[in-house]
Amino acid sequence: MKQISCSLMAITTITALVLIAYPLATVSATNGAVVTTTDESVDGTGHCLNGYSGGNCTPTQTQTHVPHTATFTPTSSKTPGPPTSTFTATPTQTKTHVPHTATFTPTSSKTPAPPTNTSTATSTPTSTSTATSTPTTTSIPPCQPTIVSADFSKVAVGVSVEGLGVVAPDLNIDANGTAVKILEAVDPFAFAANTSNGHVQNGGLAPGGGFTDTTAVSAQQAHHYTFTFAPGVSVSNFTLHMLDSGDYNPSQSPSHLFSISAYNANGFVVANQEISYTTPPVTNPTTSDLFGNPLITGDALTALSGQLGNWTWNLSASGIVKITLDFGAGFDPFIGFDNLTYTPDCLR
Ligand SMILES: [Ca+2]
Ligand SMILES: [Ca+2]
Ligand SMILES: [Ca+2]
Repeated sequence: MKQISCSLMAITTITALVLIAYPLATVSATNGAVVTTTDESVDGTGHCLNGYSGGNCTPTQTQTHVPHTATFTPTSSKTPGPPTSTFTATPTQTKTHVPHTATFTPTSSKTPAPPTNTSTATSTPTSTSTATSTPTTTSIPPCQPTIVSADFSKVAVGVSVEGLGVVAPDLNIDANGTAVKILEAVDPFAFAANTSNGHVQNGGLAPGGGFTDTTAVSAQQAHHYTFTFAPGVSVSNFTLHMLDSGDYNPSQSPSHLFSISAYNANGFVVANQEISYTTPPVTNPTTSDLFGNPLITGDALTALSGQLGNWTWNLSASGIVKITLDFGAGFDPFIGFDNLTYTPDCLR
């Protein structure tokens, strides 16, 4: 019993000394949470401050408040140097950063993916543009030069061929008088063509017929024609076959000048062609400086292609919107025309 009393005394003494020094503090960490358990000090009577006996101090005294600040301070105090290193628990933060970065990397990886989709979408529009270029290509074929020929068969003989679109799309023929449809061997009269059996009225005209300015023919005046096209339409070539010009010279002029001119939309002459030659000053010249005997070279049936009576006017230039055909000095009023062609410029 004494031994036990002595032991109790010793323990009590030691405990008291310890309490005087400082309370016991136990710090433990579990999954990052810090739990601190502090034994309440025991007063000199062997009782806890709250009145419980010394043996019951520990469990009741568990205070969670003290732990947070107090606990950390001790720990860092215990390991002044290392803690700092341990605090380089910053490494833990570094780890946390790494994860972030890693998380970012994936995010950025995802970002690249979308762009790919975006570019894919962009490529789709490119396909659309390809489709656009296709139509452009399609529009090129129709733009290939297409020669248009006037169709005089659409008009009855003796009827005017003047007016837009009467004998050809977009074409308008206008004579100073009135240009009318003519056919071989029938009225109205335009010229007399020579054959071995005599004369044939309007001989040599194309089967579909042609035209002449009957007003000028009747009055035996010089012919003047104007050819124009529909608004916005221009041509790059214009041809017109002329018959029987040069075998009759009623004005008995020694000089002869016939010309044709093409104009662009600005009114400038862009192409011109003329026939200029001389003959004796007589009504029916049989000689000339360039075309031999006009009675032959100036007749619709006896002239060769390229001679006065079998001549094809031909103009080429871009943007032609008007053509004028004029007969000046030494004109022949008994003439006619048939084949007429033009090549429209490419339009949008
Ligand atoms: Ca007219
Ligand atoms: Ca003639
Ligand atoms: Ca003739």
